[in-house]
Amino acid sequence: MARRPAGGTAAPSNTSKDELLKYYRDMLLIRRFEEKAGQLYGMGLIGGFCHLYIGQEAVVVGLEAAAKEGDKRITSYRDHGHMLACGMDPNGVMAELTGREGGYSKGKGGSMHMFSREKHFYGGHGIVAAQVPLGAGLAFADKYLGNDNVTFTYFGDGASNQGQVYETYNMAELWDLPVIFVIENNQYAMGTSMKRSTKSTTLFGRGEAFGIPGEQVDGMDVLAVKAAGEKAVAHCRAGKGPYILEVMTYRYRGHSMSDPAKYRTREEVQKMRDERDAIEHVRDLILQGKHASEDDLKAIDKEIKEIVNESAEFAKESPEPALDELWTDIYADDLPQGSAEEHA
Ligand SMILES: Cc1ncc(C[n+]2csc(CCOP(=O)(O)OP(=O)(O)O)c2C)c(N)n1
Ligand SMILES: [Mg+2]
Repeated sequence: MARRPAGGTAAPSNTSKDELLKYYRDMLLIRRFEEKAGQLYGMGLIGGFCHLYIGQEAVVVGLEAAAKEGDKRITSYRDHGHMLACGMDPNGVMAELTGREGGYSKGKGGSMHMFSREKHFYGGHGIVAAQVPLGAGLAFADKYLGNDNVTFTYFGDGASNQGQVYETYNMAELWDLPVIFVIENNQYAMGTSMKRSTKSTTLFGRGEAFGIPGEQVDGMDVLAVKAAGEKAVAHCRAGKGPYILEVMTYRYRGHSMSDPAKYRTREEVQKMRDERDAIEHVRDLILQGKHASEDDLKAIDKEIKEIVNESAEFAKESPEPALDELWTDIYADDLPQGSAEEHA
């Protein structure tokens, strides 16, 4: 089947060679990392839940391209791509997936529970939509501190039917919080398609009732996502309050590692892979613009494979956490300013 012509919705002529190569590299890292995680899961090296992001890479890579140092991000359980895109170390992520000491949560959190203060990544949340009010809280902190940071708060189409999302919209708009609500609309919530769960399908439009502007974006086109991200970021940084981006995307793999896949046809998945794949799209732009040769791209592929293989080796060699780790990281050692203890 013919792939869509390279070009997408954003003008590729505005995009430099270095940018295109960066997006290619960043999306490929996520895809290869996740493929490796899938293999390790199959080998029994990853326990618990594992939700792969394969197919959705352009969403997070496009939005990270619109972010600056200090901006925050928070997401659901489908979180490995977000971590890699904001610069977290693949070794630490893979070691956490395999429950090892070298992982971001010392092997005690697993796939859905990783954080990085350094990269302003606030998880990794297993309760559907629970991260949405938390994201508004992060944005509230930045507004209170008077800086111009924004918070990217990611959630799914399924999550967008939860009540707490709308309570959050109301408060975020009321207080002009610098938060971008990113709805990753991959058209399914576990085995339930949007068609079966939701009558009004323009999810971005639901902000209108609260006075929040929003738009729908092609999430298989990294340049379109970046352009929309820049617009949303400018709105937030200017103090105009929240913004909603509904990013239309697709996950190629199951909801999690155990998914009977009875709710959609193989042909549907294959059609997306063949015609809309975001990595192939950037690859076409690079080759058509003569920014790099097939051999240059092969060299990048090899480099990425090495990073991913090294992360798997690191994970396998890292020991399991010692038993006394059971008693650490339960309560905070340092209480935040203004806490109960200070006022006792
Ligand atoms: C409050 C709550 N209800 C139900 C679940 C079970 N559950 C986990 S993921 C999921 C589907 C969410 O779909 P969506 O928001 O579209 O995100 P996606 O998995 O597509 O990324 C459900 C119902 C949960 N984890 N938390
Ligand atoms: Mg979904």
